[in-house]
Amino acid sequence: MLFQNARIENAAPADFRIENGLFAGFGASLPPKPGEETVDLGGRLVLPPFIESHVHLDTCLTAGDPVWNLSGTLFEGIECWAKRKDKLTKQDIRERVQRAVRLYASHGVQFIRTHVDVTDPSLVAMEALLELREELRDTVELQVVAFPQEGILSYPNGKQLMKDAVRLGADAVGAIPHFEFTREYSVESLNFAMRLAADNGLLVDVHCDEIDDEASRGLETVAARALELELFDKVTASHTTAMHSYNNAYVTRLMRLLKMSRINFVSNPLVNTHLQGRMDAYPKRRGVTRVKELTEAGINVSFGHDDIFDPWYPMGTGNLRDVVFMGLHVCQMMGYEEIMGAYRFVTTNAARTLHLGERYGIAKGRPASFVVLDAGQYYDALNTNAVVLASYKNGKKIAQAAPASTKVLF
Ligand code: 17E
Ligand code: FE2
Repeated sequence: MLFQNARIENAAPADFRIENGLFAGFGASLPPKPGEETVDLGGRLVLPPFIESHVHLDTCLTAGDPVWNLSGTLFEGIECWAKRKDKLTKQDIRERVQRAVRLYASHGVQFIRTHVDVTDPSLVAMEALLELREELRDTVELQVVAFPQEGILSYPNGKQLMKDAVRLGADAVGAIPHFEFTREYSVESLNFAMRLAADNGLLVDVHCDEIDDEASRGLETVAARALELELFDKVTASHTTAMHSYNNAYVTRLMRLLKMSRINFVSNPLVNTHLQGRMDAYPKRRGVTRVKELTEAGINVSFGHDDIFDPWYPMGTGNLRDVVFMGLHVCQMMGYEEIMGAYRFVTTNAARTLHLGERYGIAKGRPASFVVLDAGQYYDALNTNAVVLASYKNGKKIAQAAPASTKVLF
């Protein structure tokens, strides 16, 4: 199958061919083979598929059930969720996750890293997500993180629940150092989680310092252990909102360790602009981590949605365009080149974090997975919220849409 006039990652229009589910060739103008199906993309933007590098699928689509988060804080969100957890059944989780995954698919998302709360003696959410990971494998690839929402040392049997989740088949190990009762627990929880990952050959993704407390210093421990256990870029620090409030002298010192450790960062600009700064009087902090400075230092950063309509975020349609749009505003990254290249926060940068390797990317021999947007380059795609016209996974179309067609009647 031949695709013509594609602007691959903002480049000049060119052609590409897919065969047997793989990218088979690229060229300025490829002649069709006899009988070959051709699709003229008319100069539209082609990107590698979108990647959700941070979401909680087990909690999605539950906002207001049984109670709304009225303060808008992370901590009230955790209380609301603890009430909803009592009602969890596998069927309930499966139904919500399937709906959320379809929302994502409609916006060209093909890979999702989901955190799953394992501070639940039944581990029913973990079981449901691991089932769905297998069932959805050919359409949307799920990566599952064992996430201790209420702490590892501060929750009854927390360490054992983490080990059980790993035994069930989690892909990555999480932690939540800023929620542990004490600083000592915080450090011990990271030591435990990262050792568990190292012993089992798993990835690490920590909910790290998601608080406006500038004394929350989980990040340095995560980075030091990544270096010492030689986990390096298998490790991700998510949120790191306290870094927004760290003093610059400390950050300057910390940067050296962050670079040496080679860890990834995930920032969640929609959710953390909503949750952070809630205890501030004016001026109120934005509470999003230092994406611009980390990026300029060559550290890998991606953006995540974090939540879709749940106790922590009362909105969301699974469209990563909204995440990038908010991220560029709040991080003040609106230079022309920054806007043009911002798709990387939800594509190639996220692919590094998820360790997708050669299974991802528009290059000869790789799986023919890509999205077509109704715009010529990413600047316009972002600005106009361009529709994802088609999403191809391994050469097969898994979602399509018609161009938006509002007419102004004057
Ligand atoms: N849990 C948490 O600890 N932090 C978040 N941002 C969400 C859930 C969404
Ligand atoms: Fe999160």
